[in-house]
Amino acid sequence: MARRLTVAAAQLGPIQKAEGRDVAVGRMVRLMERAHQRGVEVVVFPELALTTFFPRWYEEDRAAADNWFEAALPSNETAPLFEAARKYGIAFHLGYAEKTPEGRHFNTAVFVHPSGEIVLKYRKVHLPGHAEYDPVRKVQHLEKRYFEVGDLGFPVVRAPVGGAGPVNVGMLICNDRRWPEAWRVLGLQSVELVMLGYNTPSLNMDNRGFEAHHLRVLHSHLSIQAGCYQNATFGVAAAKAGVEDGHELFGHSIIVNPQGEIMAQATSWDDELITADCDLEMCRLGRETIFNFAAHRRVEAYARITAQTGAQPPAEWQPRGA
Ligand code: CDT
Repeated sequence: MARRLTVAAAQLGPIQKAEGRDVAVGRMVRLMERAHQRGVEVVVFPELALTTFFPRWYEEDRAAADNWFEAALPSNETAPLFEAARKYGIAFHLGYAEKTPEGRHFNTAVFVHPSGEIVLKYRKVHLPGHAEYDPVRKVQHLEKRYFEVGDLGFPVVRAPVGGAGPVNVGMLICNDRRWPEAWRVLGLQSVELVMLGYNTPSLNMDNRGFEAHHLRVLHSHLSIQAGCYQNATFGVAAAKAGVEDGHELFGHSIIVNPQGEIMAQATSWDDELITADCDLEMCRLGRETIFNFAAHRRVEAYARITAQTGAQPPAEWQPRGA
C-alpha cells in the first residue's frame, strides 16, 4: 500500500548582512503559504536560514558574532513561522545558528511538528573551513571558528508526518552531504526521508586548483543522489541561492528518490518552492535487495572507517627479483 507524502524544498534567495530576521521570516511564511496551496505536508528550509551566511565574516572577538545566533526557538522574530506551520498543518525543517543556555554554539537544524513541538534536533558534524582569519582566501569560511562540532550524532526518529503515518526522518547539514559515513549512519537507522539545507559558494575559494562552476553543482548533486540510492531513502535538499553580500551561492535545490533520481530541481537563484509526491514504500526495494544491510554488509572489513581519520600511504609493492 502506498504511503504518500508531499514534500517541498523551500530554496531561499540571498539574505543580505544588513537584513533582519523579520525579512527572512516574512519570505519563509510566504513560501509556507505557497506550500499550503500545493498540498505540501513537509517544507525544508536551508542551513542558517534566518540570516546571511555569516561565517564568511571574520570577528576578532568571537562573542561579537553572537547576534547571529538564536538563544530560543521560537523567538519573537521566528514566531510567525511557527504560526504559519500551525495554521496550515505543515511540518517544517529549519537550519539556524544555535546558542545553548550554557553558551555553546552549534550549526543546527530542527524538524518541527505543525503543533510547534520540536520532533528532532541535529547539530552539524562536518564543519568545513577554518578557525582563524586566512589572508590567502578571497572569502573567509569560518565555521570552525564560530561552531562546535555537533554532539548529537546522526539521529533518526520515527514520527507521524502528514498523511503518510509514521516516517523515519533524519537530517544532514550542508557539508555533511559529501560524507558517505554520515549517510550510512542514517541508513543503518532505516531512514526514509533525509532533510538537508546548504549554503555553498559557486567558487572554491581555496585557490589550490581550478574548479569549474558546473562541477560544484555536480559534486553536490552526485553526493545527494548517491546518498539516497545507497541508503534507500528520499532526500530533500534546500539551498540558499544567489548573490549574498557580494558572493554567489549556487542554489540548485533538489528532491531525490531512493533510486537516486532527481524528482524536482530549482531553476532560479531566488525564493523558490519545488515539490514532489513521494511514495515512501519505494524505500523498500533498495532496503530489501541490493542494500539489504543485514544480508550483505561486511563490518569485519570496515575497521579503518572508525579506527583511522586521515589517509595513510599504502604499503609499497616490491618486485620479487629486487
Ligand atoms: N556551508 C557549508 O558547509 N558549505 C560547504 C562549502 C565548503 S567550502 C569551504 C559545502 O560543503 O557546501
